[in-house]
Amino acid sequence: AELERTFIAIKPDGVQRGLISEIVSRFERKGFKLVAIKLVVPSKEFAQKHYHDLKERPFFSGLCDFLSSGPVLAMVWEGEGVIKYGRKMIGATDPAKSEPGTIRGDLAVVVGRNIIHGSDGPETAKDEIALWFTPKELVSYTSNEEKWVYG
Ligand code: DAT
Ligand code: MG
Repeated sequence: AELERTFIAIKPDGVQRGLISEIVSRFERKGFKLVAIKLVVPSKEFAQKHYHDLKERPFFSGLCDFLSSGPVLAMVWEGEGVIKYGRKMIGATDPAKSEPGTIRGDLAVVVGRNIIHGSDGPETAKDEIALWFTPKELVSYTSNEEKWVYG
């Protein structure tokens, strides 16, 4: 299987609502491989780095306050097409526009509390993984399932 990796985070609302297992389970069952995971409370400065692309937007400050308001479950998932397909599993940014069957469509209601983050492309995936994890925290291993997921 190809070594494509993406950064996925369950935001403080998803953690507080007890949705960790539900969300992790969807990525696991799909056949993607977990290569890093940790629970962290990011500082506001860290949240600003994570969302630096949005610093001109009116909701930027509130968004960074929110991300740093409690525990975030930070993860790296690996698999063929995981960046794009992960976004598909997550659904549209505004849960009101996310399809049923997606994570936000099934589990969230408003854009300011949309429970999950996923990298939007190869460049952001690389940058976000490097921001949230040290190289040592990324665990390389062979999943027993690989030959059954990929043939
Ligand atoms: P996504 O998380 O789908 O990649 P994004 O990168 O455009 O979306 O924005 C990051 C987060 O900012 C998003 O998950 C929720 C918040 N956000 C986006 N647009 C917003 C808006 N119009 N009002 C309030 N919050 C918004
Ligand atoms: Mg984004």
